[in-house]
Amino acid sequence: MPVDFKLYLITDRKQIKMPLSAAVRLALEGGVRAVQLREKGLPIRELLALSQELRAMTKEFGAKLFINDQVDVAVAVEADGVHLGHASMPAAAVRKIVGTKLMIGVSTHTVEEARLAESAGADFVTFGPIYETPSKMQLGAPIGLDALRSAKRAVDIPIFALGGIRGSNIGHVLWAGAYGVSMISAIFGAEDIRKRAKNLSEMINIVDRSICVQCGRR
Ligand code: TZP
Repeated sequence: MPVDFKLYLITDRKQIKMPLSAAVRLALEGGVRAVQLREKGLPIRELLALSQELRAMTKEFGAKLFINDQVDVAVAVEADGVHLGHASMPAAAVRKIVGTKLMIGVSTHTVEEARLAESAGADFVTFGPIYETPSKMQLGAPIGLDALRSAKRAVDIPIFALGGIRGSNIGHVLWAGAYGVSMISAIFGAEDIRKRAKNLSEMINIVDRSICVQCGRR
């Protein structure tokens, strides 16, 4: 399955003041074409119900759905893929379970992790935190654009920059070699989620076109 999206929304129900599915719908209406359901601590049946709802919704928009960590839920709802973190089952083992039926995304924080994810069969990686992030997580210090440039040289699979990504730095990360961007707060923290998603999608398209024209890349 092709990695045919550039804006990868990661969910966090704690950052919104409306039901999660309503916020995701607004983001999809604004142009998001890939969503990772990352809702830690939900009882399994609630997670399954939410995943089913988002599966139907993402299909309406021709968007991809990824389930964080839980391969069983991803298979059960016929998601497009699963997104694995450092505490998840390793990508190579997941590949044995899902074959080519599901895409595999892997969260990486160092160039070496990105390399390992690629050799384990990941379809793409997220890489970060590139910048300081307001999303309160134990993520360690920002790794910056130089690390992103090194990762781009080290792996062939698409890299999604993650951590503190917003309109003002999208150009920097795409020019540094990111294939796309991944974000929570830049979208979920917006007053108008639909409008923000639309602006960000347009910005990515503009930067991407200028990169294609100037270097013949991608
Ligand atoms: N992994 C690295 S940074 C991050 C995750 C899940 C959070 C990114 O959130 P934001 O709000 O887009 O900076």
